[in-house]
Amino acid sequence: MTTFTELNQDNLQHLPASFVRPTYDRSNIKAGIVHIGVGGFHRSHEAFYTDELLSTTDSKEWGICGIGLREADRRIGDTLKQQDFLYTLIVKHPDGNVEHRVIGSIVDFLLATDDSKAVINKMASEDTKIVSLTITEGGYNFNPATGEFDFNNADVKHDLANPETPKTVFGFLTASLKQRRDAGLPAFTIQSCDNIQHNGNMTRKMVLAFANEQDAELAKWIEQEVRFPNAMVDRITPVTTPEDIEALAATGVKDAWPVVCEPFHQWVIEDTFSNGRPAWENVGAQFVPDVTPYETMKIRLLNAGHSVLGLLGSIHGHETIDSCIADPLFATYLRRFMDIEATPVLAPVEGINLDDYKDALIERFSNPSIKDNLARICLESSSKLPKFLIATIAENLASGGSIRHATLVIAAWCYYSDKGTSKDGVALDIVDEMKDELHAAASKTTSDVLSFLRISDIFGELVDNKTFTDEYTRMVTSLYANPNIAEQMTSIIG
Ligand code: CS2
Repeated sequence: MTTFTELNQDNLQHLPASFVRPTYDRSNIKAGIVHIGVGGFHRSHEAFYTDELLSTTDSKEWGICGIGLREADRRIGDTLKQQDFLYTLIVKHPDGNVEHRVIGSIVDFLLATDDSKAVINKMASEDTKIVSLTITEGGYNFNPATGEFDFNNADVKHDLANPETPKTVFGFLTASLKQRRDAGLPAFTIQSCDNIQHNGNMTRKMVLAFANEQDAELAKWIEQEVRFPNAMVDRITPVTTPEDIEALAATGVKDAWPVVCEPFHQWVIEDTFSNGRPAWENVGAQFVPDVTPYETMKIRLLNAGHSVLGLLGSIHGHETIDSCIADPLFATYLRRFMDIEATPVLAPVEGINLDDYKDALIERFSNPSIKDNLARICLESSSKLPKFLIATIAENLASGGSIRHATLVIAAWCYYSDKGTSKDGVALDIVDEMKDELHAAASKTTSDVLSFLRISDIFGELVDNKTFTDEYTRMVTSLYANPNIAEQMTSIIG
């Protein structure tokens, strides 16, 4: 009978010798960082960098307290609590080599639906210097086409009416900042770790829009005191599967929710903080005065590249990113999209050769150990594509550049939203806040070919651009007549 070592603080010493584990004293670490949205990406990225920092330097004030705002976050909170907030990062190399690293930087977790006051107090506590966020692209509550804050959101309305018992991230940020101001404490930094162009500026705009509606005086204080650094974040982190948990158990370690990731990781941050910051530069993060070119490069090449493969691949019947790259047609299509459409509208990035960057991306995507499911990539496409892909189309339309590779992806997204299946009729798992609206518009395509493009929250005024609509009409008509996406892709790359 196999005996397991349950992952917890006492058992750290009993883990297999190959496991890297915290050697620092976790009992006296303060949570200088409060993090909202403890998903896989936070655990493979910020928590990893911070663990490395705690391991290599004396930085006791920079532990992390995780926060879950929704009932759905209960599971991660309970799992972490049961394991003394420890978890295993399973780093999978392309050659099949696997590293196990137990991360110790998370030292607490609070669930807002259990006790919203406790969350506000935590964020308002003197020890908290940074509130960081991974709340997904959709979590910032802006209209993708206009970029303005959406006051129609029911939870936002609730928070404006009930500032002391908020539900949204905006309500928690303002309630805790108000408490700090009233107590004479300095503001914390609000640090976005999501894939949004100018994520700091965007967060600032949304927080100020909300705060202004709630309390104009407070909004003024936030405007003056809170820093919102922009940052580019990067580490491919697929969804943990039951097989990953079993493979870990086969080493003798029982961890209910490990995180899987690639070896590559990157974090480029603007050095503007309200109340101090960890020396993340000592563990590989890069601090720069302006992160814009890095962010754009990453979003328009990596994230857009993922979406290109995700939507086309789902219709074709591929399941993962690496299986797309192993298919020469998909690999060629991706490279053409990057070279012909995404790159010409990118500004040069200091110190980075874009050809090398793209080569490295394709190599990362091809990692056969990272089974990054296309369902994860296509998740919430309505909040991703406006920034990842539609922005590139709009800029190419303005400059007279090529749009055909990206336009086929929009046509494919219409087909995908309409049919909800691969070309062979296999059902796809579509998760999108706008799923019903996307489906309703897409399903009218045969009678009104531009119906999908009329979702103005996503496409803005693109439906009025004849160059685009001509190209789109041709592609969507052809795709509906022949959903063999490989043939459609071949006709584009010639
Ligand atoms: C992906 C990202 O969700 C997506 O569409 O492109 O999660 C991607 O894997 C990360 O940004 C990598 O850093």
